[in-house]
Amino acid sequence: MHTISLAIPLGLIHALRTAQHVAVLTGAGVSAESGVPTFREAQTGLWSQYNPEDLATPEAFRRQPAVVWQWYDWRRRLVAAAEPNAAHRALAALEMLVPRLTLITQNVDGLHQRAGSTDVIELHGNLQRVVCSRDHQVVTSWAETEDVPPRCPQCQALLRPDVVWFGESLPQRALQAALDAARDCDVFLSVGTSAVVQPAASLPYEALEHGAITVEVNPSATALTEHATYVLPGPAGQVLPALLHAAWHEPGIAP
Ligand code: BV8
Repeated sequence: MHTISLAIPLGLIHALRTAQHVAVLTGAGVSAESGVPTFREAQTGLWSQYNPEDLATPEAFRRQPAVVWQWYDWRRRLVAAAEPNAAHRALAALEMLVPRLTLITQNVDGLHQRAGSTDVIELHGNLQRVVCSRDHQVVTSWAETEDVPPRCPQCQALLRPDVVWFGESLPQRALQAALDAARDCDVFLSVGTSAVVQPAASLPYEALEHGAITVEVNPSATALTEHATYVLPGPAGQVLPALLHAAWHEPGIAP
């Protein structure tokens, strides 16, 4: 792996060291170095013929529930075989370095929690959880039959992943907590997201409007890039450890 030589601006180091509240929004890019394909990367194998945005919808589930269920099953197995990477670990370490950290994720892979982050705000749910498609109650076990998707043991409705599909509303408490954090924080990090999907994509702008320093960590430019206070171009698995090292000489997280 080529370590990037990244000059961390002194103003950013000072802002991080003096911040009372840091908020972080992560997207699929933070899991890329764990081998989990980003949401808009070309899907592999059987799934290469599908556009994720077409599958992650209630209409797709109504039309072809088995295909949608099997897509999530494939992703569940892929995520189960993945390990958190240095970006996830750096964000878990950041919790101990600032007075208050709010970690908000669009990801549904649960890798932040596996890296040790606590109190993660999951805006789009978590594909490891399964719910009844009728009452959205979590279901932890069901009879394995030929049914794909399997059926709810209580009411026989189809089971579905506990994720927010396009056209569905985000969990209100999670969204409100994320908005509150964006409006209260001193520093807002946007890490590994194309900053397209709403309402998550509005969070960095809420932070900017409330006077926060906004930092983008992404190897590519996004719609946020021109608005961010600082842009750290590069993979999160290298940039975040370098950022923590520069700001806190964090032992054990070498750049
Ligand atoms: C809603 C769960 C009310 C499922 C997901 C306002 C304007 C326009 C449209 C809308 C709007 N309000 C609502 C909408 C519609 C829609 C929307 O935003 N559409 C988009 C396409 C324009 N939003 C909704 O429907 C939301 N619901 O608002 O309800 C409502 C209802 C009806 C009508 C109106 C309003 C629900 C959105 C949630 C959808 N569910 N996930 C699943 O995962 O299967 S979203 C999905 O996209 C994933 O969660 C993913 O995380 C998320 C965002 O994508 P990214 O994370 O950014 O991933 P992406 O692949 O795009 O980018 C990866 C980035 O990483 C890239 O920039 C890349 O450069 C970078 N990268 C790569 N490697 C690295 C890296 N970065 C760092 N390090 C690396 N190594």
